[in-house]
Amino acid sequence: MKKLIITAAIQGAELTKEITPYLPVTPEEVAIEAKRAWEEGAAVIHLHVREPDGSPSQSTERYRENIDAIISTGCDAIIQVSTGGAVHMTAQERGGPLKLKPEYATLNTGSINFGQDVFINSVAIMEELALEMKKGGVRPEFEVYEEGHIHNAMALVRKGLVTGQLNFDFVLGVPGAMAPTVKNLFHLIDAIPHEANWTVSGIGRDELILGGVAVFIGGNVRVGMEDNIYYSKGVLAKSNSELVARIVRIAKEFDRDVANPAEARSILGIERKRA
Ligand code: KMH
Ligand code: ZN
Repeated sequence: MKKLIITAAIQGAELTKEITPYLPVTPEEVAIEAKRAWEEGAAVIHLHVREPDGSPSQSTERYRENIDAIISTGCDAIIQVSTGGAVHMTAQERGGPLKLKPEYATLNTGSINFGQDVFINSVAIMEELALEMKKGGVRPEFEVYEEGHIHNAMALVRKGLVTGQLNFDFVLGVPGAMAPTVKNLFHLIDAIPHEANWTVSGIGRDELILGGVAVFIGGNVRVGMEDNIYYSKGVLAKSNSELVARIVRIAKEFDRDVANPAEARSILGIERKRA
């Protein structure tokens, strides 16, 4: 089995401190959380950022501030910027962090109901973001919430908008999209090319179950407050690093080695851009 790549989705776009006081929001808080998650074994930090008033942002400048703050801690993790942003944002707005030519970025490959909202990823939006990533040498990770999103991703590959190593993230359990079951996970794994990498992001309490399955069968795992704010039933995670540390412990018990950022870059086909 390849080494296990753990992604920490430390903040998300929808949460607030009222929902969990442990949510990192400011660049300083984000940097501390990213460093702690990396120290526990996360090779990838999935990053959203906020305006000073706490509202979700895809501003190039806000991303720059947060990324600089993370790097200044000595954290060497791959920083994966979001191009999903928050629902209702335009494609142009969502592409803000791509101007920084980051190493890694999400590319959402289909529309879904997202709680009470609709998260729109039309072909035009997907193609615009994919092209910008290609031009900037940014490795995309396909965010897949439904099986059809795999077909959309492969259409981008056929059109030459995505080349090289393919990486998928199966986000299961969003209210309005595919349910977070092991059966669904296996179905999605069967639908991607054999040589592609995959990660699973289970929403809520299914984060642990699906993450555990991925550890056993050779996939990768995303954990973090964006997907799940609890450590156990009714107990909030006090830091994203607690969720990372638990996956590392499970991996150790099953003799699965955890990838460091350099190993993860090699597996994911990511060009290192930091000295
Ligand atoms: N906030 C969600 C609407 C991504 O980061 O690419 C989209 C999202 C996916 O979080
Ligand atoms: Zn996200």
